This record gives sequence, C-alpha cells and structure tokens, in this order.
Amino acid sequence: MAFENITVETRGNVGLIALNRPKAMNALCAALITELGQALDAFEADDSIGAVVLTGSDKAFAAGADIKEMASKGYMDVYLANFITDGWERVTKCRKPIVAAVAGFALGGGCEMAMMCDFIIAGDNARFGQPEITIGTIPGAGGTQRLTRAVGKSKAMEMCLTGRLMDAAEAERAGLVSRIVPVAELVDEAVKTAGKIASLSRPIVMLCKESVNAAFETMLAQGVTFERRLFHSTFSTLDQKEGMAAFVEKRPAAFKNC
Ligand code: CO8
Repeated sequence: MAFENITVETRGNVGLIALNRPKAMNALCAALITELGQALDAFEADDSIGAVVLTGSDKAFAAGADIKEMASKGYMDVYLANFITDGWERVTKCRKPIVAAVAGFALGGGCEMAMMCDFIIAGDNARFGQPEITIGTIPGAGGTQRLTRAVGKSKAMEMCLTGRLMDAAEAERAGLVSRIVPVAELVDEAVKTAGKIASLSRPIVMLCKESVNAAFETMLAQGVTFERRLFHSTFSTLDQKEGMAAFVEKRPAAFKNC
C-alpha cells in the first residue's frame, strides 16, 4: 500500500507506523488519519503481527489536528460530519496492542492520539500538551477525559486551561508515560517492547488489554461524547475563527469573548 502521510514497515512480528508530514510537524490532517486507519486494518489482519508501534519523528510525534484544515469550518460542518469520526477512534478499536513512541511535540490531537494508544514510551525530549485553549477551542479527541484519568484533575485542568506543556520527566512522574529513554534509542526500544508482547500468547494478550481497558474506560464513552459536543460548539464562536486564523497568519490572537 502506498502512503503519503505515514510510513509503514514490519520489524519481525511488530508493525511500525511513523507519522510523516515533516513540513507540518506531523499535523493530523484527514488524509493522514485515513491512511493510519488503513495501516492498522492491514496489521490487524496480518497474523504474523502481534503488536504495533506508532511513532512520529524526533522533532514531533504530532503537533495536533491540522489547524489549517479546521480554521474555516463552522459549527454545522463539524457537528454534521461528527468531526472527529471513525478514523481517529480506529486507534482505540485496535485489538492488538499499540505502543506510542513519542519524541518531540505531542500537542492537542497529537497528545490525544498518543493517549489512545495502550501505553506511551517517551523520548527524553518529549513534550506533551493540550494547547487548544490558546486557539479558541478545546480538546476534541478525548483529551479532557484521558489526560484527566492519566494525570489527575489538577494537572490536567491546569494544562487544558493554560495550554502549558509538560516535559518528559514531568509526564513520567505524573504517570502519563510508562518510561523515558534517550531519543536516539526510542523507536528500537519501543519495537523491542512491542516484540516482547508479540512473542506472548495472542489471545491472552488481547484479553489482558481488554481487561485493563475496562478498568480505565468505564464512563469514558459518555465523557468523550460530551466533550465532542462542546468541541463542536467552539466552532460557532468568533474566537475560534480568530484563534485559528491568528495561528495560520503567524500573529497573536485578539479574542473578543464571543
Ligand atoms: N496544524 C497545521 N499546521 C501546523 C500545526 C498544526 N497543528 N502545527 C504546526 N504546523 C505547521 C506550521 O504552521 C508551520 O507551517 P509553515 O512552515 O507552512 O508555516 C510548520 O508546521 C512548522 O511549525 P512552526 O513554524 O510553528 O514550528 P515551531 O518549531 O516554531 O513551533 C509548535 C512548533 C510549538 C509545535 C507550533 O507549531 C505549534 O504551536 N503548533 C500548534 C499546536 C497546537 O495548537 N495544537 C493543537 C491543534 S488543535 C487540536 O489538535 C484539536 C484536536 C481535536 C480533535 C479534532 C480532530 C480533527
């Protein structure tokens, strides 16, 4: 399969997907999300693959949903299309374990995508954040729910309300990532870890993943749906238009509180 926004390879019994839009800091455009879903479908169907690693580049795992694609959308565009839709949630539906190997920026939808994976191994230069508030919207792919479950209310609230980023050491202390490795070793270490999982009993691994998720996800679906509606509603504000336009035009946003 030929992809334009990701690269895909296999390393032994591990499927390795790298987000690959270097000029846009791996911003998660619709085409990338479609390709990611196709790659996951292929790995799920491949009996030789027992686990998947999802990574970005040394500079950015992903700097969020593509603001340039979103900037001009209105409330009815995002509500009627149920933006986001299946492509993003494909990651959460994967029955084979997915390890996120995160170096550089994991912001907005990028942080949310990493949190959709089963666990995160961070490069020592990783930075996590939900800066949507600074562009006139809120997290829309589970950030307010999964970040809060991962790091607790106080830290999640501060990050979502101010857009403050968390470095790798803070993310490990807070329990957002399982461990930190030097960035040069990140992908090899994540593949080694995924390879260990892939060497174990496939059905037992799937049952184990399902069981840990049950502890974590009860009530999550309602939270995510609620968040989606609020995220959509930000597209009815002038401040969302202003915040995203200001980013694209590389100038400070002048919010008018409407
Ligand atoms: N969308 C589109 N383009 C982006 C994005 C993005 N999220 N992030 C960076 N880029 C582009 C820049 O516009 C720039 O492009 P160009 O060269 O054409 O001007 C290029 O990538 C390089 O970026 P910078 O010049 O800004 O690089 P810096 O090293 O100076 O800064 C940062 C890197 C800090 C990562 C900075 O780019 C930044 O702040 N990016 C935006 C972060 C952000 O606000 N993310 C949240 C986005 S909203 C979101 O994710 C909502 C998710 C809800 C789910 C919805 C599903 C669809």
